[in-house]
Amino acid sequence: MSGPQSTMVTAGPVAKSQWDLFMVTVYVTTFIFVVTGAVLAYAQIKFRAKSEADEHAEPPAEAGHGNPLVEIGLIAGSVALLVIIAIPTLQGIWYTYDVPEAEKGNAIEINATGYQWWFKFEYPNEMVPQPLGGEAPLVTGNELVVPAGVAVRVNLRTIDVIHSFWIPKLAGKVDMMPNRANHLWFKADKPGYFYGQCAEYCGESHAIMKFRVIALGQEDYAKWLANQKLPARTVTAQSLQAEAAAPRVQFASLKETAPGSTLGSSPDFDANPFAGWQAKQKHEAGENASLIDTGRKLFAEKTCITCHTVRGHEGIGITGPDLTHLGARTSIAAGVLDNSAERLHQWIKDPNYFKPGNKMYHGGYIDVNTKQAKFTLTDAEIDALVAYLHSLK
Ligand code: HEC
Ligand SMILES: [Cu+2]
Repeated sequence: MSGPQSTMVTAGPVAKSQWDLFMVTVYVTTFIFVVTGAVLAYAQIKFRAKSEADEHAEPPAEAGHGNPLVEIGLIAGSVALLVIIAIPTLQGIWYTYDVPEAEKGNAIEINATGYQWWFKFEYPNEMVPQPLGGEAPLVTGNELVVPAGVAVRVNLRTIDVIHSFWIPKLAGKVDMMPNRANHLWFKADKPGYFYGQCAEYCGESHAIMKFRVIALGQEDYAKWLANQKLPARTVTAQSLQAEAAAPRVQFASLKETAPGSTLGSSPDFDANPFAGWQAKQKHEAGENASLIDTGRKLFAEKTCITCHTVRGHEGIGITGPDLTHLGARTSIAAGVLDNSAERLHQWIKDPNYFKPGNKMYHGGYIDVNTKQAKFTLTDAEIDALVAYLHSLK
């Protein structure tokens, strides 16, 4: 009941209002069930055939028509019960629609776009310089970081088919529809690590179109944001020495969720997902500058740059998730795999194995018309790519 995608353990006011509404419906329908069941049981027992003769007897004349008062009473009672459900339902719909007036002042805004099968998150008020000049909003993929205790308005868009945005413990589900601007809002009561999921069937890999939401204390959020706005980290032998003395990001103040908290899930990583996220912000141990540099070159040679942006480096593509700070994310392939060296290696080697139909493989790795491979990757080359991508903190 308290799993990572349970709606029963809520962590914010929007999910709480949805849960309360659900419970109102449960109480009303339970009441109906008990009353109807009791009357039925009473009638069954009271009017059952008590003898052989009873079984074949004609019903008495007065049993032919019901009692008008009882019938009108039942209609009135049903209407009353529906009204009891309708009032909080309408209130709930209005409440979940947009950030309450009182909180609009310090709310933040996010544009979330669904792609088959991953999520792009944009911070429209946080502009960053772009590879080809000009400025555009800061972009992340599949992991949305927000400040805790602050209302977040999410503008919902899609690039292709209908998706649906759902963070079970925080808010949802609202569809991301072509040519229609939907939105919702949510707030995380305290820092935490949350699981999100596309909730509208959207093709082959729909069931594994996931995402994560990380809510941070104000101070940590500001640090995270400052780091995200920097262009991609470039590793050289000298920079490694300098950074060993003064690391670029430090989340010393990061507060973990209370012990025994029900946030998070699967045993290995999720015993404390928040600590796992924190660990990911630090540089990998034993970084090898020349391997990372080889990876960077391969990232360009093997056409990865045509689909992925690495701001400040060669990548300028927008077909796939922004990878400028991939090393600092806890998951890859839209929340499906841990962002470990082993998993990232497996993903780069055969993305279609994990996500059948995905656009990195179909169109990137193989030509969709001829079905011919566009390039080959040796294990050594993949190791270099992994080292490069994991250096992007
Ligand atoms: C044709 C475009 C295309 C090419 C070429 C491409 N990718 Fe991708 N990549 C994608 C798409 C689309 C996704 C999202 C897949 C999904 O989750 O459904 C993705 C996902 C990823 C991810 C996971 C990102 C995340 O946030 O989950 C990594 C890492 C990645 N690609 C690395 C690479 C590397 C390395 C190469 C070059 C060997 C490459 N990609 C080539 C389109 C491409
Ligand atoms: Cu979807």
